Amino acid sequence: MQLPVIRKGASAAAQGCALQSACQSASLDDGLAHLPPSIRAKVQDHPCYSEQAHHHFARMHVAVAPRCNIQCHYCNRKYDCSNESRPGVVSEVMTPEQAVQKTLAVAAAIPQMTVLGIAGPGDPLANPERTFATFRQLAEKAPDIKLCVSTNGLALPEWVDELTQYTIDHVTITINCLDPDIGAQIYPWIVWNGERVHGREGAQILIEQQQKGLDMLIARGVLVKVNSVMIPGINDQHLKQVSKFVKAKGAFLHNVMPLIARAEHGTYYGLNGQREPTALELQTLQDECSGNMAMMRHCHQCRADAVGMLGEDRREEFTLDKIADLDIDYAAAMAERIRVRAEINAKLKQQRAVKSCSGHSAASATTRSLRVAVATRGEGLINQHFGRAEEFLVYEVNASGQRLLGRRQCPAYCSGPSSCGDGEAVIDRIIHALEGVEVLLASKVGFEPWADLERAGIQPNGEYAMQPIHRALRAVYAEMAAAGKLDLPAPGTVGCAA
Ligand code: CLF
Ligand code: SF4
Repeated sequence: MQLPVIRKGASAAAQGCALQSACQSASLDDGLAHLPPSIRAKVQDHPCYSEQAHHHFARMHVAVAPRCNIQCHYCNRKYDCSNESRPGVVSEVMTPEQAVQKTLAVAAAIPQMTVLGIAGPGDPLANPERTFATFRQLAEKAPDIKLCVSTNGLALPEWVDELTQYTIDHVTITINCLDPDIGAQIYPWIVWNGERVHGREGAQILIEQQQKGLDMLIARGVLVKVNSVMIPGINDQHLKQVSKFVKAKGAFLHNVMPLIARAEHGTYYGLNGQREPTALELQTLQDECSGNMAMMRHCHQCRADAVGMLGEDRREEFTLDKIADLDIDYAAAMAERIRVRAEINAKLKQQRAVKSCSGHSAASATTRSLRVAVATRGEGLINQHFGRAEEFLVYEVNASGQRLLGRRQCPAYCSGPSSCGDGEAVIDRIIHALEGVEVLLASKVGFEPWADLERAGIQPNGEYAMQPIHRALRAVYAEMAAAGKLDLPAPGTVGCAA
């Protein structure tokens, strides 16, 4: 059977916009407007490098890289590399040929799939034959798909030239520290020239290799994202320095990810009681680092075999037995991807133009910021029921605009027992995760959780179901500002009366 090629409806670009002509010269506000067109073209449909793109474009990973050349204290080799993924999941390792077959099948079925990444389950560059065999074949068979790789950096300098041969525009290096004394608390050993090198000495080599690899990639025009795992009490304060340093070197984006350290994962940190950062601690650190460079706030710590939109799991649809008998017209599939991609980009361009024309008219410099949580399944819409949401995107909205602060994960209200394993009620866990949030937008909110959220000072709102997030945020802010709910205290009304 031939794999159907998905056709979409009428082109968004053809749908017209009353405001568009007046706004064509308006600045774009997707956080990429400052970039030269050549860089913008590299990131506008990469779901990790562009926050806006992650609502619309998908990525997939192929788990072709089982070995690793270092040991991290947050890793248990039974699971995927936690420099990119979350521990607690394990991917089935594939051959490069199987990986290519799977990628082509997914790319034919999901035309929004723009990026193929190799991120584990070990380190891709500790498995160079398998990694490059996969890239080589894909560069030939699906040249429109961006290739992406994530590495701990130890072997990076050795492979930079090979990477650039396959027009790999996006490389992630996990850099957790610049100081080998801190590194010794994160990495017990590395493998260097066939020998294990322990402690500070090993960390020093790793740090030097990471920085050398970063310099080499920047010199070759590759976009580098730096991942850092935030480990409270070990590198959390130090990461501000890391952020400043990698920006000065020319890294494009910094992704500070929370440490996941659970005893059941069997990692050193998990077994030794190392605590994870809270959502607010993570957000605070990201804010502190953001003065130095662009921060990624929408990372999903994907599995090494993730398929679909970020946060979506479509692996089961593309197991090797399911794709074995598919008859795919690769040329037609590629043409369809290019068409769908152009259509989405045209729609986004139009949205940005409209967005930049309409300010927060009811708001002014006398109104404060508002934090809003949004339940979404993607496409930039408020299209998730409160009860099914396992995460919320938290935005900060103020008189001059809106920005994503991060993701807050929680158990879904409707997905099982009403209390979590530790006895805490699910609704309390959700309210706890939403600390600091004043409004919650979802496609629907049930009667009972509605009342609980209100009692906790969070105003649920289902009026913007299926509407674009950015528009709903703007409208909610304007409504609250008009109602005087966001007024800043008048000067002289706070502080010491004396
Ligand atoms: Fe994969 Fe990583 Fe490429 Fe993205 S994931 S190799 S840059 S295509 Fe993205 Fe997933 Fe976060 Fe990684 S959300 S874990 S940052
Ligand atoms: Fe584990 Fe990845 Fe660290 Fe290797 S680099 S030890 S796979 S977390």
